[in-house]
Amino acid sequence: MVDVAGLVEQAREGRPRAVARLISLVEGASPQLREVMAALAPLTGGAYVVGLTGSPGVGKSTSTSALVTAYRKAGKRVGVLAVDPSSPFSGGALLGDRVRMSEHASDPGVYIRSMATRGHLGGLAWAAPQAIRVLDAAGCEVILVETVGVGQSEVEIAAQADTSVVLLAPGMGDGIQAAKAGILEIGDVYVVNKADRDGADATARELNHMLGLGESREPGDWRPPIVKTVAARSEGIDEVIEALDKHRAWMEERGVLAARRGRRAAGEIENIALTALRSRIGDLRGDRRLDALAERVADGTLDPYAAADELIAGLTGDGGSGS
Ligand SMILES: Nc1nc2c(ncn2[C@@H]2O[C@H](COP(=O)(O)OP(=O)(O)OP(=O)(O)O)[C@@H](O)[C@H]2O)c(=O)[nH]1
Ligand SMILES: [Mg+2]
Repeated sequence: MVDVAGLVEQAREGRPRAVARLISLVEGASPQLREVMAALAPLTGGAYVVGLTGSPGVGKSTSTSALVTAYRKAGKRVGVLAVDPSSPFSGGALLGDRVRMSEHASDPGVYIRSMATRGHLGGLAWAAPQAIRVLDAAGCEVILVETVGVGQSEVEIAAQADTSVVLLAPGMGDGIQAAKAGILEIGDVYVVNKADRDGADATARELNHMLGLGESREPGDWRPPIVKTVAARSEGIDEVIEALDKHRAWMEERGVLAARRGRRAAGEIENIALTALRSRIGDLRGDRRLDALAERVADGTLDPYAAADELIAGLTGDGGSGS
């Protein structure tokens, strides 16, 4: 059994090994998961979570690394979570991330973690928010979540962020891809990276057009800015941070931040409850109660909806650890 309180204490002090142990406990759905989450809860809520998404190779890791440098200069503790929903194991793209982030490896004010394996319960969409909680409780003031690839799970993980940054690059056919993947709906800030290459202005223009940014909006609405960067040379990174600061301030002024976090918490509860319910129902296979209900449905004395209601009602109350 792990000394959870001690581990949390060490994580608060910024000990990377303690943070790593906590994330592993959470990711691996340890039997002590509940104890860990209970210990972390009162310590969370201080971190500003920024999601970075975009097609492979667009420059997410390079941008993340440059952002880390800038935030460190401002004296902030930073957490980085690199998530690859498409990969069943660590390595590949994430290995490249390691290399691009290596300059921060010896900085105790930066914690970097990769997640590629699907967690034991509800997959990455479940595991990522729990890892964010650990980093938050460990005192990270900013948490950068890089998600590789384009798809539904990417959008789901982006929804964990307070502010979502969508990156594009010239000459990658990004405009069309972006529209398909629906990432044009999730961006709070857009970055056209690799602005040292031809076509960056055209990409920014196309994006501006697709976002309908020229159209009039309600006064006070958030107008997602488009920032051009050369992440490889840290150019434009201060402008990205400025855009993030503005978005955060706008959200705080309008109560949007609290609303987003509330929605996120609701989704988290739903995920955990569904996972617990599914696992309890799974445990019932071959159980007398289920067999009895099944018999009645099979012989027509009970309809399957009423049977499901009875099943669910029978599951409430204390039902084990439910993890
Ligand atoms: N020319 C140019 N190259 C860049 C720039 N930023 C990043 N790159 C290069 O683009 C390549 C991909 O960069 P990454 O930061 O790994 O991109 P990524 O989006 O994290 O890639 P995945 O994690 O594989 O999806 C690397 O070779 C970088 O050096 C830039 O501003 N200009
Ligand atoms: Mg990357």
